[in-house]
Amino acid sequence: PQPVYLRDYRPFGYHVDEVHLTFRLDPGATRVIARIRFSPNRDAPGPFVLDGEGLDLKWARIDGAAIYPEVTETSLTCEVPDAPFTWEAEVEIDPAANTALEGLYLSNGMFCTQCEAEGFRRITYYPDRPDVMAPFSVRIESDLPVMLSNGNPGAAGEGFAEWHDPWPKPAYLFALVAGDLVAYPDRFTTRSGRDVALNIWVRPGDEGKCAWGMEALKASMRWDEEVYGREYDLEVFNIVAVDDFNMGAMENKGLNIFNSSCVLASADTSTDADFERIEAIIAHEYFHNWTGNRITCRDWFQLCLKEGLTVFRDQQFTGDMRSHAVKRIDDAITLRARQFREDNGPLAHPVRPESFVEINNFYTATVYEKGAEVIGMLKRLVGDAAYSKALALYFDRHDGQACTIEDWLKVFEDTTGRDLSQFKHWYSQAGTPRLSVTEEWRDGVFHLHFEQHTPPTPGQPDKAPQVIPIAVGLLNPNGDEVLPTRVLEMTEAKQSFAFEGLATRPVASVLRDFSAPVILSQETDNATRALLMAHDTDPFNKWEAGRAFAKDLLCRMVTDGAPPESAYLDAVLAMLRDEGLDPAFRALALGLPSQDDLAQTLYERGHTPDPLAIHDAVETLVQAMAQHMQDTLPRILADMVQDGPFRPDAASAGKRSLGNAALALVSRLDGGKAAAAQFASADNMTQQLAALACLLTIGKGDAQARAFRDQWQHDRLVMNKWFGLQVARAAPDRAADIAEKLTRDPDFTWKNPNRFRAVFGSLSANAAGFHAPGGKGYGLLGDWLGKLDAVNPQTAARVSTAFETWRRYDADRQAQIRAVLETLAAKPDLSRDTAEMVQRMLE
Ligand code: HT7
Ligand code: ZN
Repeated sequence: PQPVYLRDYRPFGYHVDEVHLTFRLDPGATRVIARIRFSPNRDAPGPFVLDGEGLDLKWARIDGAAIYPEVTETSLTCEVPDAPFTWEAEVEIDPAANTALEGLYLSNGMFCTQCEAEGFRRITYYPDRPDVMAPFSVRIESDLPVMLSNGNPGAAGEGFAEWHDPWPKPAYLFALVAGDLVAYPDRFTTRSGRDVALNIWVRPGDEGKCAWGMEALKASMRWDEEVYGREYDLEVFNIVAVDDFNMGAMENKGLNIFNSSCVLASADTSTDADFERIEAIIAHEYFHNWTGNRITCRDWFQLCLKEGLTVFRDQQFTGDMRSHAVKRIDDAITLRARQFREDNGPLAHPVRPESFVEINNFYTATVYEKGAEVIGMLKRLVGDAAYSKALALYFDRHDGQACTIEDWLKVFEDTTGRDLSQFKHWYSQAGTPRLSVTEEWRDGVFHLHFEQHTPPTPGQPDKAPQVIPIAVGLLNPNGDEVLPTRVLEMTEAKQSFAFEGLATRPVASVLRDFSAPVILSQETDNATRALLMAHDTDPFNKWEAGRAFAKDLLCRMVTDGAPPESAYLDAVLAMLRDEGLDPAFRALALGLPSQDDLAQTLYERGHTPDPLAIHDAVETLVQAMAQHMQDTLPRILADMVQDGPFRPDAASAGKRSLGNAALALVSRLDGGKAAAAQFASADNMTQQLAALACLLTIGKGDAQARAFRDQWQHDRLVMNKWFGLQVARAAPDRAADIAEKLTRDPDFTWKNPNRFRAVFGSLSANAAGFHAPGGKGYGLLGDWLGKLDAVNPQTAARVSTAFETWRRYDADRQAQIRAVLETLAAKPDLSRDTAEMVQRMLE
């Protein structure tokens, strides 16, 4: 298939004035009757070509007269009047046979849709592109008790329900759900006093897992009013939980559809991480109502316009609900694990890509998370007040439109008078900038000398310097802050900044709050790191000093056989003991860089990373930490015990996360005694699962894993955890065997994306296990990707990114992975999705 290019964008030659759809639902033979008013686009005349895939056209009419269009596998074309006209067509589709989960499909007997990005074309012939926006009316006919679509409810009766969505929307926001569902209802009054009916629709039996999601929804609605001035705009807001879903959730207008794992929560089945993630995803999808739905994207190259902004908004929300410091650290950890990894490999692409073969492959960490970072930088550069003004202008100017990144930047230029042409490189240049800093103390003046460089990425050998906001603070050698945070604006390849009026040479705290998504290198010593860990007023850099220290130490342990250094152990212990610090923060301070991150760092320092050596170094350091902290750990365990019933709030979750981090260390010393006791007594999933993880990590826990399965066999979401954890926590030489054994388990329902990811996402996340000698993990994943690709290309393509780092490894591993990728590439019916990914990885 040929790539599509941003530069080739042309508007559609027709406007869609209104859409009427009738669905006669039948699992194997659903009829879709479309009646659509089109009118010629006089500003951009063009051919009348509709998208359509897998549709069986029964008849078509224009203005009531039968026509016989030319139909290909992907499109329909015919002669049309040079004036407004009514298009009618009836197609038959087969939801029961739809395993790709795009378009209209069945999940546990429930009809549901997924139309983003290009799924609507599997429902009826239509200009399936985001810049064609229209109001939709929908009639659903079936004998199912619940029938939902977008917008407000209309007439309903025996065997039918009608819906009308007054807000013009692109087809990717269309949704339909029908099935035997029950509602968890509530209400919300908007700030202007409008009453909105809220519902979370679930399978009977899941009603008890909806309360948390509903609270999160109401909190999101209130927050968007208070922080962004955005009010909800329909009479109802429906959320539906679906078991078979390719991603997390979908923001269809007025009818959000969620992967059940991203909305259903209860203390005994969900971890604190699940609670936080569910809160964030509900917020994210809700926030799309304005950033994505009311203002959408002109074309799919502009995906970051809605996704980057909406991620940024959900990050702000979580910070406001919980802790800004902890959220920023969590976000940096995720960005480094997913986006930096992507940006440093063959799949690197700009936040706004310039071409694609399959758009589904561009719902990436770069578009989402780096897209959010770019907005965070913009806000830091213009300031909070200007950001708010620019956003108000954006909503005002572009409501009801399909926009571009140029439109987005223009509202900032118009608000602030700034020229953002250089800043725009953040959208067009792929790759993570390397920022290095050196310090100089000369004649009582302190200088910071910066250099930036962005390595080549596919198709982009040379990069221009970017605008980098660098938040800096200075401490004196006693640890007192002598210069509070100031944002330096770097625009050149090399640039220096001077600080005057200082009595002594200061200690620099650079890139505070992770003010730009760059890799910072800074020559420093252990004493300085320990000082920042103890005294930095910026919580991110306080944590980062420890993280950088650990990374450096672990790299030296791998390359030089260095022992765990007591300077590091002392500094972390001091943080652990500091009761003035938030427990969630102290838990993060005990964390170590991921083994994948260490592999990349070693690779960049000129070494061929050995995943087993990295694993051993981490194990050695964790053991040393446990020993070094052994007098303190029991007290932490005792202090973090929760009193009263489980509460999912941030403070309670923070205590549990510190308790569980301490438990992981204690398990290294007591052979798992404390973990076994916690497993036996836990009254919530956070503590039960953490205890099981501790046991599996030290090679124990088989009995507990069996007990866990017996206890949770009936709960599909908890069983995903059971599948995943055993692989994630397996020793390197056992991970692939365990994964393989699990694929033979009768409960390995691999066509369910959550279950597939539980095993294979965990296998690739277990770096030493995935890359264990012999290549068994590679072969196993390759075989299963081939199998999954035939039923669900989108998920297969996403999971294939497990191989994206292959070029950093030794010749044997490279040869093994290349063979797997080439075998996949040679498969005769490989999907466009997976073919594109494999091709890009092999190039
Ligand atoms: N806008 C959505 C992205 C999406 C998606 C969701 C579910 C299944 C398939 C999907 N393809 C694209 C989700 C979001 O970012 O909010
Ligand atoms: Zn989104």
